[in-house]
Amino acid sequence: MKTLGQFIIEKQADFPFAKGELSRLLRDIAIAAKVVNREVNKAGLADLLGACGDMNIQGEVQQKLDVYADVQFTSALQRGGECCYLASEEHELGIDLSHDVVSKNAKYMVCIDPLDGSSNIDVNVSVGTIFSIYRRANNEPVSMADELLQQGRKQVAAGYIIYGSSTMLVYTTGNGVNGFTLDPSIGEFCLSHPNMRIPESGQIYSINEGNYIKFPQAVKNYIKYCQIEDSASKRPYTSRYIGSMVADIHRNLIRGGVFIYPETLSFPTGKLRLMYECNPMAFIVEQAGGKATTGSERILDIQPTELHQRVPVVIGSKLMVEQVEYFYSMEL
Ligand code: AHM
Ligand code: MG
Repeated sequence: MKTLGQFIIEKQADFPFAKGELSRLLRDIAIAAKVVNREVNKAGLADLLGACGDMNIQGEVQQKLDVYADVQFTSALQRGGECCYLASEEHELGIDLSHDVVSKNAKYMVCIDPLDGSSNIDVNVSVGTIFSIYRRANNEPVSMADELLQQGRKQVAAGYIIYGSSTMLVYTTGNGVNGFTLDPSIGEFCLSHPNMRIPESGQIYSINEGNYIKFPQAVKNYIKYCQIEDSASKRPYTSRYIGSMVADIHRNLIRGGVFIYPETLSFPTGKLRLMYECNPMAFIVEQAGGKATTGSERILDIQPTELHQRVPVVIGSKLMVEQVEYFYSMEL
């Protein structure tokens, strides 16, 4: 059995001049993930107590878990000293750590969605953490906020943690994708899914069909295509939508499928965030052999203009994404 820590050290040995900073950054994220996992696991209990007087089991005012997760990841990265700039989905502005004594020479910038899909927590459905790591290119004269607005293809690493029936950490540093399952008995993430590859095609489509009336025509046409019987392509496809991006994409990564959150009448540029959700998931899925686009443009090529920018996303098995792109191209 290989732990995440052992795996990271082994990988670092491939780069004799590496100083171990990225390894330490990943370690900091994994430690915070374990702490968040512990709280997510007892969320139901905490909710019961909260309903009786807004106090948690320590007698403190109960924190909502997404805020709790944000605090855990933020402080782990702050203390770890390898992150000079941190952007979290929970904060309007990025957090500049470059003036902290421990982080002043740090060369990595991190974007994080501390608890994605947190509206699912109350009903005990899987939630996740998504992270994305960039290297700081130059120190002057641009502000770090501007410097962070890099295309997704410049990510150094990206990953997610899924707090599900078991807890997993899946990440890439641009050399394939590996998945680690948390063994609660020893408190370690252990390599369980080496070299993950997404099937080239699949039979699952994941989209919030309740919004059908608000979808662009191309997406409506694709949904109809999924539902038409055709033995050659094994249609009709199965519809699976958890409403937790990490869980939906994780399932499709293993089984094969496509996840779509398009532009809608309510969210004209899509709902999901480029920097916190789409770029890291796109990097992982591409590294596993899949594809991620807006329906017409590769997600990782988009030049971000703001931290909380939203984009439409079509992500998953290569051939299925291309089929959606075909429907988009027919509407031009
Ligand atoms: P959040 O970052 O506020 O948790 O929202 C992101 C979540 C994704 O995990 C999920 O795919 C999507 O929102 C679901 O949205 P909807 O309920 O509109 O289908
Ligand atoms: Mg989110």
